Amino acid sequence: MILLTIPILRNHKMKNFFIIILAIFSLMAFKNIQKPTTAKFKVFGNCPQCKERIELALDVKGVKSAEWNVDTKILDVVFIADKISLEKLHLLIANSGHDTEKTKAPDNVYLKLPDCCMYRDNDNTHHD
Ligand SMILES: [Cu+2]
Repeated sequence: MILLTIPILRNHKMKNFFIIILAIFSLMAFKNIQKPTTAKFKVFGNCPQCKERIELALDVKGVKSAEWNVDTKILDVVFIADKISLEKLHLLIANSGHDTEKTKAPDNVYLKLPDCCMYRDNDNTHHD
């Protein structure tokens, strides 16, 4: 009887051990995937309204935080690279009407922005 139960017990313990090891490894893998990525890049805009629009454009799944600085035009974004790509972030902003250092906003979207947000026109006034 004892001889019979020992291998079963051993087997059972081994099974538990492997389950625990597996759980630890999958937890580590999960944590790695979820690790946030930080990016900084230039986004063109003028005013607090632009700030709201830019940050709202990044109010999507996979983005942890987005903060655009009106003075420096630099966007600080924290995102989960496994859920959303950096290219997609540029595209989302561009589609809201704001050029980024990588992606240009479509003209038809840009032209619908309020006058105070016309950052491309602002550049033109510096020519004279
Ligand atoms: Cu604006």
